[in-house]
Amino acid sequence: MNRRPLAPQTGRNWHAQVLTLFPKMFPGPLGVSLVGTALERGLWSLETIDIRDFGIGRHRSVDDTPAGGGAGMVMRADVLGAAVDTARERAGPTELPAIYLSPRGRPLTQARVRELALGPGVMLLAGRFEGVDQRVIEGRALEEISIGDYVLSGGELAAMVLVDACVRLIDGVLGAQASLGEESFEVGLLEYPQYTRPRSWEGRDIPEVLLSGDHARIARWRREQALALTRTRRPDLIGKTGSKTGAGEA
Ligand code: 9D3
Repeated sequence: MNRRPLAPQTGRNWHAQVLTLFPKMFPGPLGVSLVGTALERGLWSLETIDIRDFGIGRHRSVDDTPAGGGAGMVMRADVLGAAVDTARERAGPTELPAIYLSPRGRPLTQARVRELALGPGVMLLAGRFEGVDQRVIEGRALEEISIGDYVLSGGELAAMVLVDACVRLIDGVLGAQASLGEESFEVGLLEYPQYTRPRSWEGRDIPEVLLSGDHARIARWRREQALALTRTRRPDLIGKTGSKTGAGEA
């Protein structure tokens, strides 16, 4: 068997700290499949920090009513400040980028994911309620990141999305069978349609070209399919640097 060599262990592994009121949500989906296996192998590590542990008073309050009035509750700056400081202490000399998952953050991009995956890891603050006191965002210089234009019930799922996207890029996580270079967001186009056995299913056949053995023709067909799909569904991606239209960028 042609087994891949183990990833070189260069001392420290990629580390994710997640500050949350719901530590039981983790590792959740990060504990299975590609990313979960990498966790078991020690290619990355996960640490949850329970914001409740920093709560104030007999009831360990973490939230209060918004100054100036309005609906819902806001997470307290003193509570979150203490949680962030503890996370930084626990990370030791390693400075992890500190991110607050926020509906009003800059959209997460594959470019930012690549940068974060190359670094030592991330500290992620997952909010609940209407959000967090603005002073903790400023006072701890938190980068605000959103995962898209839809409303979640908290930051935890967004944190998992970010970690999943980063971990699969860590050296040694992806198997040799999966090529990073051909991924749609890496090439700037949506992916061409995929087929496997059976050759005919419910009256639908695999396109003849894919069975032809003519690799040049197959490559051309796939490029055309990818381009047509991208034009229809994601015209915003066309003409962006990295999109392989086959025509050469103007
Ligand atoms: C009343 C205004 N709402 C903002 C759209 C309040 C609000 C709704 C949902 C505040 C926080 C949340 C919880 N969402 C997140 O924590 C979140 C999120 C999201 O909802 N969408 C996309 N990305 C993210 S990152 C964190």
